Amino acid sequence: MKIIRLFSALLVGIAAVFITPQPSLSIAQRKPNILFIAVDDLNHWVKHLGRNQQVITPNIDRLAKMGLTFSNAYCAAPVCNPSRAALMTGMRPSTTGVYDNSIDWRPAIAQEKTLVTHLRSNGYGTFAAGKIYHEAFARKEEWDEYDKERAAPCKRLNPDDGVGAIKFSPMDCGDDGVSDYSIASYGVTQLARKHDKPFFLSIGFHKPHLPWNVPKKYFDLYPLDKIQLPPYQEDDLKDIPPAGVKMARAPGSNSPDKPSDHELMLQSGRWKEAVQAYLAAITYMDGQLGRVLDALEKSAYQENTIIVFWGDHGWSLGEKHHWRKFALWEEPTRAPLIWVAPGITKANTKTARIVDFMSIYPTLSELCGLPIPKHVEGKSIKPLLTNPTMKWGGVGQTTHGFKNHAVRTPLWRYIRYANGDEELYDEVKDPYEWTNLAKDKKYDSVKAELAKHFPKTDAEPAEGRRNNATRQNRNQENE
Ligand SMILES: [Ca+2]
Repeated sequence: MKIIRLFSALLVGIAAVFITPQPSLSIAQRKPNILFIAVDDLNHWVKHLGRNQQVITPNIDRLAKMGLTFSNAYCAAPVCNPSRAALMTGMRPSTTGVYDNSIDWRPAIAQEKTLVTHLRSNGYGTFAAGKIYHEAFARKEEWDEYDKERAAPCKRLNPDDGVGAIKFSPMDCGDDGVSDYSIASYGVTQLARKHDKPFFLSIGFHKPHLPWNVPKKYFDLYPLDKIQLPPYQEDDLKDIPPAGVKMARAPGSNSPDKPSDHELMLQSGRWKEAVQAYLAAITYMDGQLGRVLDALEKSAYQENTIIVFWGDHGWSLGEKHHWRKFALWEEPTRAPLIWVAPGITKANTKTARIVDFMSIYPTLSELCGLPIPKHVEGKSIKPLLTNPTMKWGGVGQTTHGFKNHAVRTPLWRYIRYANGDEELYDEVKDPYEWTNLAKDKKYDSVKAELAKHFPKTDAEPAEGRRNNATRQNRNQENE
């Protein structure tokens, strides 16, 4: 009897082995998934980076604790369209000629060169919601699925909706009154479902892009009487050459007869309100990120998903009399960058090693075991992800418009404009870049050394300029 029971148990066991479908690849062999999170116009005002002490970003900080955060990461261009085109294609503005928001990057850069298509043609399922490329020039056909974003009705509570082009107001609605809610929801849905292939899930949040219209409860987190203005020097522009002053006044007004964004802000007396609104928009977005992170934690994918979190460039809120991006200083060029690579990055680590966003494409390629395409200009930072304290000679390179470049090293920022104007800042002694040293002869050799990092070629602005679209964009949202 016992022998018969044993024998049938054995038969059942053998049958189970043959009947149970075996996955073709073990978790270890399968390529890692990628959760790719882009945030529009988020500067380095996130709590754990310490530049702004007031901001409330529990979820960005939580993500930083999961992996490695870069305190000194720089965009390739301080404008949405060229920054995103460079990051997503691996080619700098000075190579492609894609310098601003008016240039359609798509005719200039073949589809097979993008990161999305590279991953897709190597077996990745590609899914997205929100803003990944600049919206006027989206290329949604690169994704297997691109969600349509939506928002519940939302009413503006302040009839005075901002200062000039800097638009903001508390809103009467819930979190779903801003489309970032639906963008996060798409991420939650994708993380909850079964995937047959490794996935590249791209989530592009719009806030804190203008207008800073988010539910009132986020404004209430930052009482106006407690708002601190960013460190600021009244006569900061006096040692800045004409090309730099022109950028400080742009895009509001380059005409001395018309007020710049900053002059309008001072006249309105609403500078603190604007800072409050930017902080509110950041904290709103942070909550949406939290929903995506919760979903990842609950999913089957946390152990095998690389996370890359990046802002497309920085933002100035009155420093150097400047507002928005569109300039080559620290505030408009520096943005958060966080990597979580299971088995590679260590939890709760931070590095001040300098990188720029050109590193994202090659690093993801390497981490996924794919070749780094020849056209990709940046270097993989996988060694830095493994050992964030290693010796590192990397620099941050930023280009704004034809032949205007900045290079950032641990010690210096050197800017050279198309007309030959220059700025040089000592980043250790002068982290807010108040004293321009470029005219001091004693730094000539420093400048010569830094200049070696400027691009070797300066491509003419690419064809495909859409002036009408540009004008419309500026009027609507001044992207
Ligand atoms: Ca100055």
